[in-house]
Amino acid sequence: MILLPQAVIFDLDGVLTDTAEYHYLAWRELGAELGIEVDRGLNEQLKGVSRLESLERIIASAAQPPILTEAELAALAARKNTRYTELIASVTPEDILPGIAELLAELRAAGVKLAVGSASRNAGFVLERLELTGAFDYVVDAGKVKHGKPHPETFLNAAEYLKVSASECVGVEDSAAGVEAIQRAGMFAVGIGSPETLGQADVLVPSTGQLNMNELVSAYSRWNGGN
Ligand code: B16
Ligand code: MG
Repeated sequence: MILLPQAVIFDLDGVLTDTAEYHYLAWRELGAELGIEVDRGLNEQLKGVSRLESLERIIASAAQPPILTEAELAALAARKNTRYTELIASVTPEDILPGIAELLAELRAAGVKLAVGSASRNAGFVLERLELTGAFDYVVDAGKVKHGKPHPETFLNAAEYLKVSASECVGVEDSAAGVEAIQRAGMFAVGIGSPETLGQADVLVPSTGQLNMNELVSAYSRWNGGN
């Protein structure tokens, strides 16, 4: 017997749209101002991680990390966000990643509840730009989450709101921190990316174009004791 998940909780940056690249560009520019190189390897460690924590990781990666006050850190994080919001201002529905619109429509038609579990305080704005706000039953407010990914709170918050148990949920993530958060929540983790960074995921696809509802449901069903 095939078991259908009750809810699917999607990460935003890097899953619904490629804003992960804009985060990278904005951090790279800020890093250059500080004399710290933010390369793609370091960037993988920033995915799914909050703005301030990302800045702290960038600073810690320097050969001689500068000592900064909380006010200086906050000002740098705000500068990065200003640059990031400039970059995402031009996002349109054409920036929805391949396969996502179809997957959302199929899941909804099957009666599966849909949520967004993003660490981004800009999630609401990006969803509006993508014209996807109405596609979801719930969007986790990152500003109200006390413990960021890899803590499970983001995903558990969505399950609680949707009134479904964790084992009936699937989470979809492009970050190592996010996959860990989904699994610590007791949910089935779909990873989008490479085995080097997301090898722990319960099922892994290289990009969103390879996601399809039948395979997702079959893999979830096997994980949950179905066929
Ligand atoms: P903001 P996700 C995360 O979004 C990003 O992956 C991460 O790079 C970013 O630092 C974090 O949101 C916070 O974003 O600065 O916009 O509040 O992948 O969890 O959707
Ligand atoms: Mg992400």
